Amino acid sequence: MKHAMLFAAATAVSLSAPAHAESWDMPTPYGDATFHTQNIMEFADDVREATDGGLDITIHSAGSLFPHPEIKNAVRSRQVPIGEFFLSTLSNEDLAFGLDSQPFVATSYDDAKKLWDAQKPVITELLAEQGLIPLFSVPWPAQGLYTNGEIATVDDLNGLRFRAYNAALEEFATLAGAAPVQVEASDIPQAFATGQVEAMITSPSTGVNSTAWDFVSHYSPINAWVPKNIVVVNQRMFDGLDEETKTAVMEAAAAAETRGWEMSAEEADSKTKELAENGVTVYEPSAGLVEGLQGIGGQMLDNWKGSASDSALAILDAYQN
Ligand code: PCA
Repeated sequence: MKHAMLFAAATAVSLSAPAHAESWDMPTPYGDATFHTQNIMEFADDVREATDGGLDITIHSAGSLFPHPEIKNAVRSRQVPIGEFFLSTLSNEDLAFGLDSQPFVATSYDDAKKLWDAQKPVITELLAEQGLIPLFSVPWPAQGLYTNGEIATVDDLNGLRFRAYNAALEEFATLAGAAPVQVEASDIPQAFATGQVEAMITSPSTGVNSTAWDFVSHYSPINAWVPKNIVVVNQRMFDGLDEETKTAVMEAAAAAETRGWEMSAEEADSKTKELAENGVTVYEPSAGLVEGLQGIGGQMLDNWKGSASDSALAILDAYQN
């Protein structure tokens, strides 16, 4: 009897999935409500459907499988075949990865697209050296300023404990006289609640996802930069797939990139409205504030150029010409 039941169970499994079915785990730092996470869930659905369940990708959100700073190396070392992370966190390896997080270089979706076109061939080569293939990259809405009370000039940022998510934002906060503290997106509410930070620059999406109205009163769409997430796959894991599955992954990736840019643009408006609806005062930055922020951006770009690799400089050149 016992044997018969086991046999029945095994048969049921083999009928429901192809004999060569593969399961992939995919970590991301961001939570389930994040549009990026919803987009990669749809990507996983598309792959599952196109392969009749032959490749089953499971998303592990909010840093639940690997903490954000470890995701790239987890894919590199084949602890997982695929993963998503914030592209500019790799700028410590080469500044080519970080140009999208430099203030006032690319501030609109059109500029961000142009920058991605210039960046893609360069970072594809850099990632290939680590056995990684970029599958798709999707921007966050332009980054805005969250504080308690209105910020009239850069001087008002002086001394604030400022949440940062990468080296560029840390430099920005420091140059503004603020005190940067690295905090992952999923830890934002906790960091504000405990007084670890009191101001931040991030998208309206992340503001809403972290219920910013619980801890700040004001938001200004300074639209300072349009940073991106990237999804990478391990080259050897990808090479191990049959041709049809490879095609399915590539097609789903192309669709995810297009869909993701559209979702992002939609959220830029809808999530800003949602902040206001929840009681956050949304105000346009004064000319003086913009001027001050742009001054910091200019200084940062000079620093960036001073330490950028030839390939990083080639991106800036291709983007600006
Ligand atoms: N949200 C992420 C990255 C950029 C953004 O808009 C964060 O705040 O960590």
